[in-house]
Amino acid sequence: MKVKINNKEYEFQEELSILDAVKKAHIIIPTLCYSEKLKPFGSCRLCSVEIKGERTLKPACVTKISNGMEIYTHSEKVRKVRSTIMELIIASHGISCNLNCLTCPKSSSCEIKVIAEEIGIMEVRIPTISSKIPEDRSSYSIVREPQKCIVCDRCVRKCAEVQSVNILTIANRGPDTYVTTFLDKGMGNVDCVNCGQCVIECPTGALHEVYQTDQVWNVISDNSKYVIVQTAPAVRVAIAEEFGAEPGRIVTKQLVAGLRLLGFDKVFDTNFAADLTIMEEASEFLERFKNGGKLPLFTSCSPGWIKFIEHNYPEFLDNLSTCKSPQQMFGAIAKTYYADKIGIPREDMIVVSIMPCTAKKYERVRPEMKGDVDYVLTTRELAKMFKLAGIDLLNLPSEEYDEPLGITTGAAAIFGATGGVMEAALRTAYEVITGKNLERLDFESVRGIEGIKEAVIEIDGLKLNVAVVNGLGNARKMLDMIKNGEKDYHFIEFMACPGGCIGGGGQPIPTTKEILSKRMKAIYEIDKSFEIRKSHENPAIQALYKEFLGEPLSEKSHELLHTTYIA
Ligand code: HC0
Repeated sequence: MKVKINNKEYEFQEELSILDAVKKAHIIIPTLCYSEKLKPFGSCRLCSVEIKGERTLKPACVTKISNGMEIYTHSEKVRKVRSTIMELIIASHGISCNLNCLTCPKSSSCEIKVIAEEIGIMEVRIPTISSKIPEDRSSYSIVREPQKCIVCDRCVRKCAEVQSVNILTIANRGPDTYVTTFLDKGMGNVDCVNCGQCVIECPTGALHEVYQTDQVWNVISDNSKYVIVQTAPAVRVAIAEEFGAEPGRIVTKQLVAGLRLLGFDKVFDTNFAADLTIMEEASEFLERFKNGGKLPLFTSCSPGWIKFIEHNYPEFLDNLSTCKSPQQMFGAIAKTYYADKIGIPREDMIVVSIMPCTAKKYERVRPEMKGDVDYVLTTRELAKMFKLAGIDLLNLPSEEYDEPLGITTGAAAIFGATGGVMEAALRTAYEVITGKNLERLDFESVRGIEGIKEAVIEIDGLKLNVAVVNGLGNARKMLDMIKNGEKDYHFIEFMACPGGCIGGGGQPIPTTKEILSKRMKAIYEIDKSFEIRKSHENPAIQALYKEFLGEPLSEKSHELLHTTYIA
């Protein structure tokens, strides 16, 4: 197809949208309702272009190129219309108020701000129209501020198309259009799984996590409390982006130094508990496998996934591992074993988690978790705390985690990427089953960003059918296939977010496919950098069993490290 773009001729082999064709010509058209991961919607009209012979402008995202088409992406007419559309977007959603911008928590990732500058908006001639829809603070994880919403529908589509959760919808028409939940009940009162993928997708500050930074500042400065912090595997490969670094920059040791500067009494690692999870979960799998227990075994560390299965597939709850997530196992061990070891009463110990995940805020308050963890901050919230304290994260000296709950392995590091929990479990299961040393540690077949991966792993003549699933839309597909008898596995890893925790709802924005790949590469680099790369070889875990738990699946383990689910 021959197409002219801004008077220059191009040839395309496929039937592309104008937006994709123009991208190939290295021309940037502003978009708001468009997102690379979602079906085009064509509602904001910012990408409108002029086509020779057409009376009206056409949205580039939903209009296909055709042979002989002549497109003008930045003609005077286009520029004027785009500028008016943008002014309307700014005015009708109350964000033209400077004060809002200055105090908006998502100001640094606001797409409206960037586009307004690109289009050259110098003034808004239309008076601000404020939304009367009240804020939604019903969820433990996510806040909705409708007055900042531009009704681009990206959150609605992300929730439906990628996560298949479908709790957001558009209500009303015309200027009264707004995004809401079923009967305006609020996100905390519908089947929201708290994954925060809507927050990652939102181009403005209309969706963000429930902030807990104030509470954490308060406990840090309370001398009567012993405040310890744990950092999730995926935070160390992403937080640097909040400081302008290239995605995938590993700042584990600077992260530790920064947390000490903030004033935490001890800086520990969720990875320690990830190793502990492998001890319990691999043992649970082997026990079910040998004794005819319920299979396939589903992993249980992603709280968005747990809520999804509880709401949508209760018939599969017995397939879920009873293991708590590493975040919760960490809290349980810190407030018993570690508190006793250093002579601190449990009630004086405060456990703060730094997570890439908004659902961890909800997981913390589940009644079965018995207060193991006190506060959960996302990667973005921690970056805000560092900035507020004047901490220059990228240039801090390297520091090591405290012992013993900061001693970890390469196996734990890979939990942060889809396939990591499975690979870590296989490294341990192999050695437990065979009694032999596993030479080749890299199970490449379960790695990578694809939504569903399958592999047959041979251990001593035993063939294990395993699968790895990320993103809840893919989880739904997988569960339906199992239900219909199309698939049969022994063990499946599920993670709620695309890419696993590296793509969690609390991670830096943007989180694109390309950024996910860079974070994932960094996760495997961390694994390689460890001398010990198998969870059962972690000396601090070995000591924990010897001194306190006895053995995996012991009575004490069950009391502290295992949980139940709600149908
Ligand atoms: Fe994850 Fe986890 S790997 S869920 O993604 O298992 O959030 O990073 O912390 O708990 O370890 C998130 C990440 C964790 C937990 C761990 C698991």
